[in-house]
Amino acid sequence: LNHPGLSPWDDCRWKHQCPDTSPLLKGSVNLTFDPALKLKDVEMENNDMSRGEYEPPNCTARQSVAILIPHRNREKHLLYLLHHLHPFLQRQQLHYAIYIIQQTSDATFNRAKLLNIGYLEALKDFNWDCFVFHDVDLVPENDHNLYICDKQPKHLVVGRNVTGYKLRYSGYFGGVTALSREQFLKVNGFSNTYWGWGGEDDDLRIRVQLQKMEILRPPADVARYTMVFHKRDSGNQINKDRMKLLARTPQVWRTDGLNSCSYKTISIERLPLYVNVTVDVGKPQ
Ligand code: UD2
Ligand code: MN
Repeated sequence: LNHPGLSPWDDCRWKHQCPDTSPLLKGSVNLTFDPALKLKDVEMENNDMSRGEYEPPNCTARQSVAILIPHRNREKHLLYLLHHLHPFLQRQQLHYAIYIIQQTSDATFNRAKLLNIGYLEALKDFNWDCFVFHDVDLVPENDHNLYICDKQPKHLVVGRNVTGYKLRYSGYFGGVTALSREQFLKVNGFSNTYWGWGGEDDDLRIRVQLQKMEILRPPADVARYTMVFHKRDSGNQINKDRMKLLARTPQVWRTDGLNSCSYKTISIERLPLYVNVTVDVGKPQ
């Protein structure tokens, strides 16, 4: 080897960085939801995966991304999502891992706290650059919707099938968001105090705004999702206190969040397609 500035090591030891735009992207894809789909099928489709983690074989990914999915009792949605998300992320040439954060017991659901726990637990495995906070029932339709972090927090859901692919309201920050490790730390993560349905996504938006950060969104023709139909789950009733809680966010965000998130880890299982983190988040005071 006789290239100025290249040592023999460059050639054989290090992969080149993946290109800015992955050549594997397909754009908008047709999604299928086969009720007969089984976990074994999805494992077979992804037989190169182990421990929920993936790295592109021929280049070094530009970002390492942890996908965090809060979950309880939505097994079919989880299967549909895994079936579509693994190939989607692999076409984006990312180094990624999927974490499912399962809430035990039948106490009221706490999406935000589960996502804080996902962040804290994933960082014990690897120093991820970027975190994608992802509802289990939202399937991305277009792989140009990149699951990477930017200079500012990103909201990846502009439109959903169920709402005519329109942004619900201008401050809407629910469903799927991407924040870098530093951005999420800077806002002290989510509040731990939202039990049941609603408000926790608006709370995170307020935290972002208090830090003078701006929310970015991909173009509407790209940031499209199919939400698998569901009714309100039992154990996730509307949080009637959410407006009151939102009013005090500017006063409490420094002491309610990542730095006050207490929980009990029940188990961590490294399955082929995801890391299954089961936790006891407690119950509302
Ligand atoms: C909206 C937001 C969601 C969140 C929620 C209010 C969108 C697209 N999504 O979702 O991000 O802000 O309102 O809390 O706007 N889950 C379970 N099991 C349960 C209950 C919830 O796994 O029993 C998880 C699951 O990942 C689900 C998510 O929590 O996707 C949000 O719950 P939802 O789907 O019932 O609420 P939805 O669709 O109104
Ligand atoms: Mn939903």
